[in-house]
Amino acid sequence: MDVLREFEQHNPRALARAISRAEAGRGGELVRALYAKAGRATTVGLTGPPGVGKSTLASALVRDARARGKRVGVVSVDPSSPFSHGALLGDRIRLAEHFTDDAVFIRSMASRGHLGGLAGATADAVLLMDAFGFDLVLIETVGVGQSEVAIAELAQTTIVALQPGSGDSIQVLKAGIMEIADIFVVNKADHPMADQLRREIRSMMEMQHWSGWVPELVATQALEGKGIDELVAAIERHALYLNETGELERRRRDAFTHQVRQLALGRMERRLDRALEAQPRNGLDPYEAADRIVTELGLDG
Ligand SMILES: Nc1nc2c(ncn2[C@@H]2O[C@H](COP(=O)(O)OP(=O)(O)OP(=O)(O)O)[C@@H](O)[C@H]2O)c(=O)[nH]1
Ligand SMILES: [Mg+2]
Repeated sequence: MDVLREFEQHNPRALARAISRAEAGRGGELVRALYAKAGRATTVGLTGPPGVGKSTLASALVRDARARGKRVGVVSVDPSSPFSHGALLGDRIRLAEHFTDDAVFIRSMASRGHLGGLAGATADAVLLMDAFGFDLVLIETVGVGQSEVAIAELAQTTIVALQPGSGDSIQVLKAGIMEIADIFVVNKADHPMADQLRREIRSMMEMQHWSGWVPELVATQALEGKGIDELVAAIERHALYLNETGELERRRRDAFTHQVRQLALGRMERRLDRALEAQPRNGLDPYEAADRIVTELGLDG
């Protein structure tokens, strides 16, 4: 396999091609070959509503990591966009300063034609970046819906970024995002409503019962690079917590099980659809039809 050989020779174009295969739902062979090489990278998810400053934050985190000599991969995922290029122009501008840095690899992904689902393709992309040798992999996702939650869960540490004065902060917190945040970032801290948003998040947090890690709250001005040291320190504290409590292993196991489940489910669904198409089983009652098809496919028991 050419891509694999070039990948192992550290050719970034081979990484790009490998991710394209994953996007087309054909990443299986490469993931199999490279799986044993993955598991070293620190993975950090960055999620939040459009325009909150995720890409600017990602860029600041990349700058920080580069200053420490770390190699960084960035995956920008936009589940609402059918295009993986162009639509993420904002990301490209925000991250442009890193384009000529060989130790930084930036990739955009969107929802178009992902056979195994966008979350699955993203999981493959993260694994491929990890196996390629990046120390840090950042996963940026827009929005606050279910697919974004699934994508955020690929990361060891999930940062939820919110912006002052947007009015959607409470909506965001209600939408199940509270549960996935390891760190809250109030970006655009230069905004007059920033303190109010911090208070809102604090009081939302007080209403929750926490066991284990309690999310940290960090204020940043990503454009100016302010608060980035504090954010990096919070990420490091969370990493330490994950390691010391065994939570990292638990998260990895859960993510693994989840991915196996999704892959197996996808294959079973395709078999089921083929069987139903071949023989619609009209005339039976739906329960009887389901019983028979499950038995025929050897899935009962
Ligand atoms: N005032 C202020 N503006 C900021 C700050 N950080 C980012 N911005 C601006 O906010 C806008 C959106 O920033 P992005 O980084 O593209 O936000 P994003 O969340 O990645 O946006 P999408 O990927 O489109 O969802 C840009 O115009 C940034 O320059 C900040 O700390 N203060
Ligand atoms: Mg962005």
